[in-house]
Amino acid sequence: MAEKDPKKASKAQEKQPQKEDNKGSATYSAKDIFVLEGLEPVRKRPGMYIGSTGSSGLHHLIWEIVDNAIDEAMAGYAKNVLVELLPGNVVSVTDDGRGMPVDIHPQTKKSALETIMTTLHAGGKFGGAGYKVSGGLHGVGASVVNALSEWTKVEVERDGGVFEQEYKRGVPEYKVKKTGASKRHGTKVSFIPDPQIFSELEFNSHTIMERLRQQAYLTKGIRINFYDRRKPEAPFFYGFYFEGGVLSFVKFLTQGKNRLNEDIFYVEKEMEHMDIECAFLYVDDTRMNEMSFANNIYTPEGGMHLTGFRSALTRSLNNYARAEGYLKEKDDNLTSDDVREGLVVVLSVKLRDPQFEGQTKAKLGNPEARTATEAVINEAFKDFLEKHPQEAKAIISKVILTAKARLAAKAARETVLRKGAFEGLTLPGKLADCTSKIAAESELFIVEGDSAGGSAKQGRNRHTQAILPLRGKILNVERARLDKMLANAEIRSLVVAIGTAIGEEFNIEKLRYHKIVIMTDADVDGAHIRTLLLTLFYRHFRDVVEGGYIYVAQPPLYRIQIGKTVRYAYSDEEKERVSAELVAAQPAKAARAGKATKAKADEEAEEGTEGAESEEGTEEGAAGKGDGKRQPNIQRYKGLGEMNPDQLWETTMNPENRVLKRVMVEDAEKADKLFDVLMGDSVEPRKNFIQAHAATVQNLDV
Ligand code: TSJ
Repeated sequence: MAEKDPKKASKAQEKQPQKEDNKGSATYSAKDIFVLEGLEPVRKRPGMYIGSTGSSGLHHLIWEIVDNAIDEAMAGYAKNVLVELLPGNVVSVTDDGRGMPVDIHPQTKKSALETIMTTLHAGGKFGGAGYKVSGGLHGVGASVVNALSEWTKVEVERDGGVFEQEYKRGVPEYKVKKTGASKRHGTKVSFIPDPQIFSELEFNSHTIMERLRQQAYLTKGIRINFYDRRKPEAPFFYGFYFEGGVLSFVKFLTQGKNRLNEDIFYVEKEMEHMDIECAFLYVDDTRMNEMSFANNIYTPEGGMHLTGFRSALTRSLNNYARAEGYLKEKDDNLTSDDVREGLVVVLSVKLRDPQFEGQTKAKLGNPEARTATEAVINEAFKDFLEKHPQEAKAIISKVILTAKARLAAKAARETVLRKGAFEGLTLPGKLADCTSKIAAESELFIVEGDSAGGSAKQGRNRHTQAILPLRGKILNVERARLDKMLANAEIRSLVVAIGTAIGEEFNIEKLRYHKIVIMTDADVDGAHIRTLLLTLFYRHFRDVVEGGYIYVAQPPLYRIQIGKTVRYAYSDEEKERVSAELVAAQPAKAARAGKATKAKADEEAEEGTEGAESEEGTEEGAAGKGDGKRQPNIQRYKGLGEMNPDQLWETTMNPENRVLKRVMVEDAEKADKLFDVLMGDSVEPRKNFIQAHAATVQNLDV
């Protein structure tokens, strides 16, 4: 605990108003100044204690207080935690634990409660016995919250009484006082964040809920209720209670996913004074989701506990697969990556004195957490595999498949990406190159289908535009065989055309075109090919994507014609708008033939806009809809192949008119994720995707 410093003490005293305490005797005495001194650094540099004074720091106040209540639950004394947002920006947190100690501490001569609330680093360890598992980072935050709140009130029920103390910016308003009798026990802390400190004062109930949900999963059997009563006329309530602990968490995380396991692995065990709790299962997915916690604090970068889990998982599966003959003597062991594909795991360890490491303290450093986790998982998972042969078989089959895919991909990469594989290859015959050798002005159009390729070749600007037609065949790429794709002749011509080479030899300086334009049909197949190409670029030509050299062409969906006037539309909305414009813009003569209905239409017609000169061509839609105006002839393009060279040039390739969408890294990343859905071997998600996007595929954001 902090020593008092007489120099600072007198200074601090000057700033404080002289007030009487509840006993009506002394003004602020030395002990109060010592308290003030204790919290001064927090108000000076709040960021050091709560990260920021924005929204994240604001919410941190709640986490700190809630953590204290949850610690009491973890220690086995509290079952319920209540979090309320009240009018006036009051947050209040209540538990039904033992109640914070209020007795006078022999050293400080102050009540334990006051010391906890007004002294830095006087947290969970205060009061001797403390918790079975101290939160480490927990229990130290109450005084920080107090210092950064314009008002705080603590109410404690214990030892037959109700005790309370209030504070303004961390300074007690009066000594802890007994205000009544009570047979209950528990702690309630209410506070108002200090507007002098925080730039953001509005709490987000969604953020709070998600955090409380997570905490409820991690503390089996705790009930956390949340009330947002900021608008008294429209209160909002959410309660969390999960009997299953992290098992419930894993179920939650895999909702709506294709679970490989029916019986989910679960263990909770104490080992070397640590609590290890873990649940996991496999889903039909190539990604994994590992969530690890130490003392209920999320460790996004993992650390020793996760390392221990991974070795145990790999080891157990290898042992079992060998013992049961799934892996033969000649087979290599499964790797850690193999056994983690499709894995969803929640690992929670509770230990004394956790060490958080790394830049953001996001990683658990205690080596004993590794050995303990490894031992617990090894034993429990071995047991699980033996007791659930069906589950074991499903898991082993999946990880062996993953291993095979990995080996196949590696073999493919080795043949295809080996040094010099793309060296000295001449430009492919299918490429209609441009005459310019200046990359900055050169454009490569990758065109779907030979017929569109033909139109593009004829319609292009030969000096700066090169055309490479790709056949639709490349669609049939198997999951995890993307690397094999590089053996495909079509893709090889693309790689050669781009000029950068690939793999070890990749050199962005050799890029032959500073615009690579993917030009595909606005249908499902087009979306497919685009996804495939973007995935290819993302995985093997990341620098090209990052350099902003990749574009997606936006061919029109409709051709709209009245008389000699032709316009193009790139969406349904635009089609409607353009049609209306064209109809309205018909020359006055045609319009007068019937009754003009829209005032706006007349106006435009008189102004003599675009359509004005198309006086003849009364053929199409001449009957109109009774207003005497001709209706436009609308053609929907089903593919690029339906456009003649001039049209393709005019609408999609001519730099004066065209719309190109630059592909951002995030777009390519999305495509990469989508790739498995579209190309993967499970049919259902692909069908769902196509059904979901069929209507809107032209707007597909990939
Ligand atoms: F610290 C705090 F103000 F932020 C806070 C503490 C806020 C809330 C909502 C609850 C708590 C809290 C503290 N709930 N329960 C406790 N328990 C103790 O402080 C406590 C009680 C008894 C004993 C003991 O050894 O008898 C020890 C402790 C640490």
